[in-house]
Amino acid sequence: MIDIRSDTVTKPSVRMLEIMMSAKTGDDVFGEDETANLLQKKCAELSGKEDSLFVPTGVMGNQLAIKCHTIPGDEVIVERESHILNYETAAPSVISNVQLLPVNGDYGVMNKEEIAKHIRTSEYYFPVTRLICIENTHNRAGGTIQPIDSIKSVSSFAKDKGIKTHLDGARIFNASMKTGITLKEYASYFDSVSFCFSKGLGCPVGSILCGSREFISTARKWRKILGAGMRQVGILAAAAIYALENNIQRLSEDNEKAFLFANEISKIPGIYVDMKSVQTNIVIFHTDVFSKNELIDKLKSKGILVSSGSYNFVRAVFHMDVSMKETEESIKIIKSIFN
Ligand code: TLP
Repeated sequence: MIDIRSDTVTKPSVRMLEIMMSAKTGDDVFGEDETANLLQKKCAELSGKEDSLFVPTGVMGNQLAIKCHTIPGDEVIVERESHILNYETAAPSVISNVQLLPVNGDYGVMNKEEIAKHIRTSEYYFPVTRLICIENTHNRAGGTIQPIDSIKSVSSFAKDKGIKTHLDGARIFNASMKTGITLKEYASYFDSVSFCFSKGLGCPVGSILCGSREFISTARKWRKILGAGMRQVGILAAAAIYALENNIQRLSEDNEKAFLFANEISKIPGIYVDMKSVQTNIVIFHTDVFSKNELIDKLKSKGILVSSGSYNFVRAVFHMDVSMKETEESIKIIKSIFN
């Protein structure tokens, strides 16, 4: 099977498993896991923040950020197609008792003017606009990159208004590999940033949340409240360190495979790909020849697993466990289905 449902489906390599097996561990609830401490130090340095916290998932990274930046009754601005709004089971309302305010974006990018229209004034009956979240790369928009000028203008606008900013950087290194802009630079425009080791970087599990010392110390408390205080977590942190050292540069190959795939299938009559959205390792496309589910089933029967994207879109995500040869093979198979 050529599994391009997500870049979360990768399996740890033999080398990664060896490193995990020899990791130095300790009880992380006592702060004694050497490898987790090392990972957190490295991620703080990489992101230019004072501290960082290893968390099990990207969702937990985002939700801890929302929890630590807000108080109940606040409002959080998110893009309408964002992961936080669409795929996190309304967690902001459950965990933080806040309201999300969706703002329309263009390929996932909210501009400052549009955000400005949604900032609450101080009338007592309005919630307080406390936080703006930005997703880079933007998943549902097709792995699109937030232009740095747009990030800068939203960030300085938010600072002027005293509004906090969080970057959902689940796939930030796919953006970095395309733009040459480092995590540190991206992160410098935000109060907090989270990114994932389990997407594209090949780890079995794990994400990180970076921010100020005080923010991370509150996040650690909330991670514990949510039941994710971990023990000998160094075996997972070791995989993350390995991924940071070995698997970032190669993400440009995933971006290239996605571009090739998108470009080729866009030439097939009946398949529609908006090439403007193909900027990193995600391709969203649709067809008017079959229904979405029929297409997914047909592909499955020919050995290709894709996922169901938003609305009538199908999503293919390229990663280290699908080779260039398999990418070419999947293009051939799709051509044969539409012939
Ligand atoms: N995205 C998953 C699914 O949930 C859709 C995927 O297959 O792409 N932020 C962004 C931008 C994400 O794409 C995801 C996962 C998360 C956060 C959450 O990460 P996890 O799954 O580790 O909680």
